[in-house]
Amino acid sequence: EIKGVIFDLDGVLVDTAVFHFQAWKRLAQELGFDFTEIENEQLKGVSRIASLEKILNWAGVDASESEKIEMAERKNRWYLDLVEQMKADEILPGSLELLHWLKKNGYQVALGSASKNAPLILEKTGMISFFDVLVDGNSVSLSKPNPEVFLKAARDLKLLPEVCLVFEDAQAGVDAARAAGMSVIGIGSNLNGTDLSISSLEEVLN
Ligand code: B16
Ligand code: MG
Repeated sequence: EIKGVIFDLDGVLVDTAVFHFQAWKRLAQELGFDFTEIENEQLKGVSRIASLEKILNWAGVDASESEKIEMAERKNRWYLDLVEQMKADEILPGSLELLHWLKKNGYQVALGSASKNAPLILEKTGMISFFDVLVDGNSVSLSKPNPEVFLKAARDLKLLPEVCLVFEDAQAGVDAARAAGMSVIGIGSNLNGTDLSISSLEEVLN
């Protein structure tokens, strides 16, 4: 029986992928690389520094560790300028209704995101108060598909992995949830290894 629900952030509760895309595209342009939606797909659920390394690789550009840090920080400043304009109406359909329902029905709720900006985004959209536990890019060292982020969320909720359900939109995240021994509902198509696939959180209560 499920007792805890763990949400990924980007692509599940809010659509920040469009902002990541614009900011990475700007950086890629400076590197002389034409970054498209196809490459952006491959960055979903991937940490900031691992995303940068993929882009440098596609662009065929070598960079020192300090140059990488500078580029990642620059991308993040552009990303934050875009996030700054976010409001509660940019929450993905069905998110608020499901969060309300879960709290009303006694479920424990956690965030399990790769994003270091997760607390800021949850504040800006007014969703932070629904969460009993936040695990994000600031508190884990191993990127999805490593299960660390979800195992830490379960531990902080004081629940066993087998009573936790994860909502994920990225293959790396689905793999991480599976490796953690949790049930997983995938958002979107083309995800392997889910218990169920839906196209949006709107479908959960309907
Ligand atoms: P940040 P999620 C992930 O969020 C995004 O999908 C991914 O594109 C991004 O690179 C990563 O967070 C790190 O984000 O630069 O804000 O630390 O899907 O795990 O909620
Ligand atoms: Mg995601």
